[in-house]
Amino acid sequence: MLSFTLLTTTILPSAAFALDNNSQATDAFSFIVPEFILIDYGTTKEIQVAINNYDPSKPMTLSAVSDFANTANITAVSKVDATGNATITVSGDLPGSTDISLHVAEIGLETTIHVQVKWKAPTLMGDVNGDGIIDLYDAILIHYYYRGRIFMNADERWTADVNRDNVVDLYDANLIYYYFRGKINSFPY
Ligand SMILES: [Ca+2]
Ligand SMILES: [Ca+2]
Repeated sequence: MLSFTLLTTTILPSAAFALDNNSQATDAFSFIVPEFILIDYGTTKEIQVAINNYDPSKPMTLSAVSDFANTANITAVSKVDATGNATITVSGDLPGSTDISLHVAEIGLETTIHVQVKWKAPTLMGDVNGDGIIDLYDAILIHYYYRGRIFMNADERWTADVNRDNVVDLYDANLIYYYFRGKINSFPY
């Protein structure tokens, strides 16, 4: 399972806040957020955000921006509650990585969360048609795809690319054929 590393970014209080509070030691705001999160492609994840030394009498607005919204899109940002906690909802729309920048304008507080969107693990590598069996029909589908006779979506191409060279071609079909004939017992990925 994931283990989260806590990152604390300490920002000095803004001048406006320092004026009405002489104790700088207690009003130094900081974010408590995971430094890195992993999202399965096609799923959403809620990221818990906490603001240290949050004062509910001074409402703050949390904003979040994804550098590559096509990869990880922010679908919701909650209000900061009375204890300084908020939730950001992120969807993993394309495999890849991006940074999400968090910002609280009222106090100039900023931090960054690195997000990686990973492919969900295929149930069975080489099982292009998803029937649970690796056989000639899977190799034939790759032949059809290679000749432009059928379309494969990203999940199907991932499952078909058994040698992991990012191309679905006759080499993959041959490997599936060899596997089916018992000449190999695993794929070279
Ligand atoms: Ca199959
Ligand atoms: Ca390949």
